[in-house]
Amino acid sequence: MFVFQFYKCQCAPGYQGNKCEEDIDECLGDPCNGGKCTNLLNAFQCDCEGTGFIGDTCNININECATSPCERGNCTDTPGSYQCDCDAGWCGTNCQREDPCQSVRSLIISSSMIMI
Ligand SMILES: [Ca+2]
Ligand SMILES: [Ca+2]
Repeated sequence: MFVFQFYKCQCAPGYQGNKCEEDIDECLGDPCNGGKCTNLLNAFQCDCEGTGFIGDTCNININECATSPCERGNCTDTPGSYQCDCDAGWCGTNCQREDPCQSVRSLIISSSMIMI
């Protein structure tokens, strides 16, 4: 006759396994929304640098348009950056340059008008 002995450990928070020898990886499942996760004892810590988000779990969007980076155009907030939709005749990342294509085109138009 066999006698089976069963036992089950009641693990301290943050540990798992038959003998509670495993540290539970709280970083599984990407709780940091793309940020860098550090597995701690019964906890995790997020480093949100470079994600464009802040907060304990990098879940709060930073509005990169808040500083009004687009000099002549509308700003659209994106994850980690922003995009400028420039007014006509302006270009560059921040719409800070006069569009050379526009000036060339107006030159062509004016020279062709002279030819006519
Ligand atoms: Ca852990
Ligand atoms: Ca953003």
